[in-house]
Amino acid sequence: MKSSGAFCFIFFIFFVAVYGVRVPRLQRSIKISEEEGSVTYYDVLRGRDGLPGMSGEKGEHGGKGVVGPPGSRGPISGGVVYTRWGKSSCPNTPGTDLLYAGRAGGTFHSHEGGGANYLCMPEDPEYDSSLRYRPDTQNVAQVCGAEYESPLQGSHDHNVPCAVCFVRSREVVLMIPAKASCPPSWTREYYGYLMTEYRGISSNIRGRTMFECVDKDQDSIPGSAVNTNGVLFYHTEASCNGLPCPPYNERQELNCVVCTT
Ligand SMILES: [Ca+2]
Repeated sequence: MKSSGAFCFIFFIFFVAVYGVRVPRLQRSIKISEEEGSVTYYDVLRGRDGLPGMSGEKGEHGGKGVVGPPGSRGPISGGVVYTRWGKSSCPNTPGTDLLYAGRAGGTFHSHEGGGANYLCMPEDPEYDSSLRYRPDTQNVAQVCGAEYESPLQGSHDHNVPCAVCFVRSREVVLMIPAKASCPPSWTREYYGYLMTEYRGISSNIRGRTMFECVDKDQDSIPGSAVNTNGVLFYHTEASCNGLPCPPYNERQELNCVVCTT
């Protein structure tokens, strides 16, 4: 007992030297596998829990993740509309609907004013009775019918049919001059000749219209053979003034194509 008492005294001195005079408190008292006293002794040696340490430095930026699978196709745009000049029907392409058929019209060929574009005038025009009108001919603009002039297909002086076509499953429509084929994966709606109003030289001054693509197999409005010279469709040739010849040829009528995708 005497030696154990001396040991306890030496341990006490050592404990005070290391931990100061603060008297350790019992942190917990539970039974694990040994007697309760040994657990209390362990807590004393371990000391009290310290304060939380400082935050570590920010880690490096992670690498780029794996590319995900492609998403599903979004909704289509709502379709495209184009006018098929020279025909009263739409191409026999699945998903193509005829909105209306009519005859080409525009400003009389020698008038300087009026609209420049060709119009596809319906065969069954409407005059809404609720809209005001003046019963006499006024000094306004006019729309007259269109005739072919010296066509390579169809008949001279015959009038020009047209069809307005709707393709719901397409998103873009494009007319390409001087081409008869479409870009890869595009659908060719129709192709034919690039035509417009007469160029107007010397005394034959004509107004300008638009360049339009007239179907290669153009039809005529039945019973329209009389020459009335409304707005006119002439063939178009390239000029070597600013266009390379070859491949362009100023002696050959230009083609055109209408494409959708
Ligand atoms: Ca005619």
